[in-house]
Amino acid sequence: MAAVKMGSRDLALGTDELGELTDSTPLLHDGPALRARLADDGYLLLRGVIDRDRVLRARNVVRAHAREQGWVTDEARMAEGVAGQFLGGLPISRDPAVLDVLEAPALFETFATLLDEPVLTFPYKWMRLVGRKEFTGAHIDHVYMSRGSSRLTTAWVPLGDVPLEQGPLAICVGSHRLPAFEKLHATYGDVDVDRDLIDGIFTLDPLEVTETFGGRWCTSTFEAGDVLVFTMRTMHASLNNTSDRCRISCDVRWQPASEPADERWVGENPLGHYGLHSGKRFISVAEARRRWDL
Ligand SMILES: O=C(O)CCC(=O)C(=O)O
Repeated sequence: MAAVKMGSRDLALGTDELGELTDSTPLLHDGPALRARLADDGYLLLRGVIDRDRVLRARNVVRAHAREQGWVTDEARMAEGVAGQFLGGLPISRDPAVLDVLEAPALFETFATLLDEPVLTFPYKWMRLVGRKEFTGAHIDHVYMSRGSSRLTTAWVPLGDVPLEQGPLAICVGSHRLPAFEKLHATYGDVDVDRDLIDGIFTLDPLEVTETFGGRWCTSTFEAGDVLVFTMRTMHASLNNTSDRCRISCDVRWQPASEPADERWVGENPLGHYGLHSGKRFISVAEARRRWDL
């Protein structure tokens, strides 16, 4: 059993605390089956959707950009604990070789099949270089982007192979629909971080979620070309990157083209988190949870 870390906890894959994600690739061309699986599981693990060589080309473009900025991705210095970078709104996600992956025709087809109509993707992308010892705390995406289509869906796209020690994404299976999560969704889940000025991460101790509300954390190793799709109400986090390489990945959002889009993430110069990043005082989810008695 592979030993991994989530926040401050040591875990092993293949235990009650951390299982393997189910592979839904056989359903790739079957819209009703994809929709039923997403409704049941809250996520879809789809292998080899994007051409591997294109993904590796895009990875090299991102790494070259990082080197130009003086950031470290997988050189020996990573072992010293060099911090990762969030490249969200930067032009690097608009580089043609990178867009070739993040807006690959195969992704348009997959989401059109899933959503059963033509789709659009936000021009804003969430490109991440996750450094050694870093990880993403548990959260749902609804708190960051709930102002448009209710069918908005996330695709987590690793730019390269991501072994367990590089901190892949993990899904809290059941978190989008189990009755024990109802109060969490009615309070925390309905936060709008820019309107309410509440930080969006539910907890930096993902195991606390399953211990308190139920569900089960599941993850997997990923290969370049794989995609992990999940709903706005699916709690997710990442394993810690314990390797001496940067994990490079991007979150890309998709929705029906016919439905309104959240104004923060579309247009030539997307607004972004104008409230959360305004310098105004915002409260932590921990403080809000005391108010919600959650
Ligand atoms: O890549 C990560 O660590 C976080 C990704 C994420 O939160 C998302 O795709 O919504």
